[in-house]
Amino acid sequence: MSDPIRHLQSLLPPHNTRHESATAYAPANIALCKYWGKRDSRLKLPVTGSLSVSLGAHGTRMTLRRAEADTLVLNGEAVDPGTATFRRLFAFLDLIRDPAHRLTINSHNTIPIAAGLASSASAFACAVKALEALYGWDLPPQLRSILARLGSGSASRSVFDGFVEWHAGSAPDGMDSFAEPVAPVWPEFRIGILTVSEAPKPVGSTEAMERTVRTAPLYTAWPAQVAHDLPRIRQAVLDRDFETLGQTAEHNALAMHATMIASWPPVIYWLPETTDHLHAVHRLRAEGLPVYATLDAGPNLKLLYTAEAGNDLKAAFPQLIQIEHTPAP
Ligand code: 2P0
Repeated sequence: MSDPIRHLQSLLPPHNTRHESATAYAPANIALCKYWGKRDSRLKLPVTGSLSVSLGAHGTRMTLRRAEADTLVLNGEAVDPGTATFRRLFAFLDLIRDPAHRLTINSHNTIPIAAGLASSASAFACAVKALEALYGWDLPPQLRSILARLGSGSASRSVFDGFVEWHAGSAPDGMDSFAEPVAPVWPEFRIGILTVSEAPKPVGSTEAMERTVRTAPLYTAWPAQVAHDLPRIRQAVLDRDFETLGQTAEHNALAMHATMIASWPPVIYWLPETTDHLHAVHRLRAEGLPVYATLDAGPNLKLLYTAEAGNDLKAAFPQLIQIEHTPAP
């Protein structure tokens, strides 16, 4: 097998120099069936498939400009070239851009800072779209998703709006590991963010995932959990069956956290308020309010509900940030 990254590069059109600058946008996404664990860390190939909902107007807007030297401005602040953020983003651009081109990047997150959702997913998906615009390309959507995946696994899903499934694939070169839209937006579907902490994570998600796969005996149960949950969530999205969707998504997120807690050294993202909020969600559900929770690699909760529960949830959680997932104009 030739090197899979060289093969991908051979599929790219010529680097056209017509444009001096280009701007693109990509939404963040929240997984309803989580991606947790890689079978190939260089190509970011996942152990299982996953399914997410993109967050519409909440994501990353990025402008690329041809320049004499590489520079990065993130939310209005210059980023030092020695930082991991700078190096990771430019190492990714090096996979796709003309090696002779230097770029000035101006990147802006349109996600409320307090939501703690500023993720690599929207940034890498946006970087691919911005390079495409700069070089005047119109890549096939599957190739766009595969390229974004090389930046961050979850970025493979952020190249699409609405509900999106990332197929695990089985090919060693990853050419069958890409995301595809499952369904457009569900106008009544809501995501609510309950922020517990905005502090940086004690363990990054890439490291936490790797540690779980390597050390958690419970991880062997994870592929079976996803094999059960993913088709149920896909069907629930297609049927707009909120109860099945919410139950399955919450179970999936808690099972993912169980694998992290069972790793060594343990990865425990939860803070006391995480459990308090989770218990409050369960109390509200026992009282008849259809609301479910999901959590990613951090202590903050994302509530899943439909528009009619919005007022009751605002009353129960005044700090709730309600996120719509209709696409950005
Ligand atoms: C997800 N997460 O499906 C899962 C659930 C966090 C918990 O994808 O190593 O930043 O760059 O592929 O995509 C976060 O991991 O990790 C993530 P890499 P990524 O959304």
